[in-house]
Amino acid sequence: GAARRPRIVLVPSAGMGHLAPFSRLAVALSTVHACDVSFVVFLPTVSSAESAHLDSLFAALPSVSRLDLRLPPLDAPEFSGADPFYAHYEASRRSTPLLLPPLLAGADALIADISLASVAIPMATELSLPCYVLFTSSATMFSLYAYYPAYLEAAAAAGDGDADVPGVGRIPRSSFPQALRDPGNLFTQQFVANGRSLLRADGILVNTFDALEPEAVAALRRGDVSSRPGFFPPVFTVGLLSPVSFPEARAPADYTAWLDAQPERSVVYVSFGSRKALAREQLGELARGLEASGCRFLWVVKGAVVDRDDGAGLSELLGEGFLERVQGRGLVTKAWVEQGEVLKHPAVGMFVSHCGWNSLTEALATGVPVLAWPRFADQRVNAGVVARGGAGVWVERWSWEGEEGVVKGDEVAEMVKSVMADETLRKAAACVRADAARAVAAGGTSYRSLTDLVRRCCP
Ligand code: BUP
Repeated sequence: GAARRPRIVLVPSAGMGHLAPFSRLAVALSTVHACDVSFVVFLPTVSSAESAHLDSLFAALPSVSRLDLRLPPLDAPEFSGADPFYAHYEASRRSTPLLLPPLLAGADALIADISLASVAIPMATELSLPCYVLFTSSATMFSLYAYYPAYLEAAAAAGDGDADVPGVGRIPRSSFPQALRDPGNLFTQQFVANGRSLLRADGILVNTFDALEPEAVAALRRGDVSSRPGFFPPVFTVGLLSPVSFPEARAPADYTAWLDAQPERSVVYVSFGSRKALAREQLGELARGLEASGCRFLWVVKGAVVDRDDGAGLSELLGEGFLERVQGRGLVTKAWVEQGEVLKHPAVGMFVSHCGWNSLTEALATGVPVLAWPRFADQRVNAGVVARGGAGVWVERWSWEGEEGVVKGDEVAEMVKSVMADETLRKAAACVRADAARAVAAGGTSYRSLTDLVRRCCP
């Protein structure tokens, strides 16, 4: 007879970069793989983008149960001045072992965000519940994450330098998340604790597919990055998870009508993600560059770290007269766009991206060539993945803001024009898109990987 439906509890953490892949996983598990899914929500959320997304998700998927968990206020002095998203991770980490267990009755397994690994794994072990971890970035970045505790030990002896990740290759120190340069900060402490805890996970899920990062995936599966030689939990490559869009939940957006009116592949889509604003001076140069490129563009501008605080007007951010000069040819918005839908639109010809992994997966799945402009965190490592995969171009000297100075508008214009004209790149991106589609189709590597995971959750 038919097997019982596995009951899986998903525990995401803060920021759209973490919430989005968990929503996508919830859809894949509940619709394609016949699981009963519960979804933990740590309240309050940091941004209004997250609350809007959650409301739409539960409205669209009534079969997914919502488990609210209210966090105590983050008013300890150690949190003052901390990045609000990292502070939220820390509050969630502290509350998870206390507040989550009562919500887990009847569960077969837990899938927790990487930022909660070091607390979720011991908690689940105590409850005799299998615990899987979803890593929300690339497999290559994951290899660095998993190897980092060993790197620190080696670096202590050798003086710190680049990481030679076994089986993966050299990841230059300049590509590490900058926060790691300060061993005392919240991010670094979490990074190391979570990395050390991974060996005790029942498995790791990564939103990638085998053919995109073959070396990293193989090295992870062989246990090359492990501090216990030859042993590493099973790695499930489950991507690229499809974006969930909720068009019915929102008023029809003006950018959709505008995109519909543009010629095929004529629009440059520009977004630096939901997490950090560009410096004012760089915003100005980017504006000059887009204007000078002569291309059509759709630009999502962020003026503050948290959207609720983003009060500055567009002409204030971009300079007097800019919006008037590009009117009709460029659409600039501070509002949330359905990026998954934008990238699918036939008018979009390239993507200037900060290389948040979700954004890249969306571009790879739609075959839109990427001009990689990574800025912080895991973004440089991800930029390397997309450039090596052939679906994008990365100008490595466009370096960290504040260190190498701003990138001038002229240079931006030249790169945008050259990527738009690059037919070889467009063809390579189309190949990656085809590989990605094969991986998630029935029988593909990612489809089988998720099937295997579900089977293990409910033997
Ligand atoms: Br901005 C914006 N619409 O207007 P990443 C972002 N997104 O759909 P990040 C929109 O948010 P981290 C918008 O498609 C992606 O799924 C976008 O995640 C979506 O970068 C997600 O790309 C953003 O991983 O997060 O936000 O910088 O720092 O956690 O990687």
